[in-house]
Amino acid sequence: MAAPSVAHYTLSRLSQLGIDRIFGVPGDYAFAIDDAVENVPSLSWVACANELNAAYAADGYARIRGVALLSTTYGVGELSAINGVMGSKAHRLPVFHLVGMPSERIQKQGLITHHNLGDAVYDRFQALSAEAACVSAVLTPDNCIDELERVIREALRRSMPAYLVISEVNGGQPVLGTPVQGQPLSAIKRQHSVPQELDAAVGTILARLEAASRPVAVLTHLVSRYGVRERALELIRQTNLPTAITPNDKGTIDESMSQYAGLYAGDWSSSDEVRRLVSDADLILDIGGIVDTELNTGMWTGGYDPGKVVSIQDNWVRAGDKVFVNVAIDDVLDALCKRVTTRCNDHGLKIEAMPLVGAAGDATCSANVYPRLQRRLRSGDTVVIETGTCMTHLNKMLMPAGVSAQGQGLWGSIGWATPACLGVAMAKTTGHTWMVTGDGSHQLTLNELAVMGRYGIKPRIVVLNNNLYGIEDVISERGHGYDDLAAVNYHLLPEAFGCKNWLSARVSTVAELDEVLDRIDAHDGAAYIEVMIPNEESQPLPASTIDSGYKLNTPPIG
Ligand SMILES: Cc1ncc(C[n+]2csc(CCOP(=O)(O)OP(=O)(O)O)c2C)c(N)n1
Ligand SMILES: [Mg+2]
Repeated sequence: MAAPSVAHYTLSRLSQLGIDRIFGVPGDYAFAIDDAVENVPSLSWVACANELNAAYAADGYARIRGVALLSTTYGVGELSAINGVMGSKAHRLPVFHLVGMPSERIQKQGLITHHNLGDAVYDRFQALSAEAACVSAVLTPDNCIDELERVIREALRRSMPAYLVISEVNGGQPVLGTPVQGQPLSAIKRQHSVPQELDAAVGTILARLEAASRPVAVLTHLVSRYGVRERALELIRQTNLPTAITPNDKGTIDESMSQYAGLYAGDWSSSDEVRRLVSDADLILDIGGIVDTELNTGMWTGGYDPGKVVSIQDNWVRAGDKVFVNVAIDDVLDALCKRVTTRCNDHGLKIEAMPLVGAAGDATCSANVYPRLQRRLRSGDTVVIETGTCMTHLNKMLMPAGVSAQGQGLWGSIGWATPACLGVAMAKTTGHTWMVTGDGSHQLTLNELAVMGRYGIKPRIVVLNNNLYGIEDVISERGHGYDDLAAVNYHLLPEAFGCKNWLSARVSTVAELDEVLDRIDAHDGAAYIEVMIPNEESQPLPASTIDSGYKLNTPPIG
């Protein structure tokens, strides 16, 4: 059999990890890659509306499948994708970003081509794109097989994106050497541990747990990224450790578990009880790695005393001033599950679903919308949460059993959720994909609705229309014209974008909302609800809070 081409081999090898879609926008320098997709039976092309959307969609897909594929063209394409890929790096998602490049023949002849600055410098974009990845390679027929193994290994080990460049001529030439038959992601061990370090780390964690009288766990979303969520949940069940999450981690724990105590973020915690539980704890077992940004700690009001924290990171453990390295998180959790004897009492906190408020004729508002959404979620569903006011409400929602969520609290690039919803929905095999977004965020990437319609996916989309960049008004003082939005008739978009069999409506009263949610329950197709939200809800925070967050360190004027 003839050797596969570099592009063909690269795509099939990556697909063996369990990837069945590739998100992207074609381009003349990337034709070798684009053409090869058509010949790899296990892969299908998803033609996204632009490269940033494609990167967000790949990010969403990787959150469910653990890995994803993205393809863009040289310069103009890859640079547009960088924001999305950088978000995947922040959220520790191995997205393989494949980029086509002008051929070596052109480069060696010193010819000048488009998508460049009018000179013959061809590698200037590589450093930029590579910065959004943790590993990169320029693939050739000679190095392709070896380099791919190195790149895959490293991207999985670090759980971050990889950047692969294939020139238009090399893409079509045969790989040299013996092709590797890869394994699916589920069969791959991402990191290995040094046994003595592992033993010492686990011994220290067990001793600290045993000695603690008020231990709690904080479970972070990174356990999902490292493929150890189930093991982490098992440890929590076994120890009965009261467990909080931070705003960045919504959806990581099954919130019907009796150990779940709520969301901890200092002043922004979901209840005083969970706040006290964590702040009074004498041991905080950080499973996955807490990211203590201002937004994740209630403007740093929910800091963590390093002396009380035992932190299990992807490949290292910190317990006070002791640091253990080369200890893979899956090995640490396995060993803890085997050896732990600590068993905590029930935390006894009551966490209630949001109360169902609002009469039929009331105008829709945050207080009556979220409880209604909450009651429509079913086991197996995933809620994709956009950055903005909706994130603060959804984070406080008690998710029903078996419902997970995906958010981008750390990177926080608005517009992410709409294409990420496409990626999540394509990656999921069961359950519905809900997406909740503010109108301003949606405006950045709403052309991806056409892509959803084209590929027949069936998301349930909720667009909160307050005609405002509401959260910005809350934190930057009300009244700035720059937070006002163009008035868009959002509910007409699915039809304009050619989406077939979409149930679409605008609702402005509780009765209308209830009626549409009933229709959605009975509808086997995508749904899109535009919910009117009064812009008066977006009142500024107290000046002291605003000052402490954003102005404290700036010098006074005059
Ligand atoms: C790419 C990007 N641009 C700008 C911002 C700043 N920003 C954060 S939230 C937000 C407004 C969100 O408005 P909307 O989606 O309408 O939500 P609302 O708070 O009104 O419900 C903006 C502009 C950002 N986070 N990311
Ligand atoms: Mg808005």
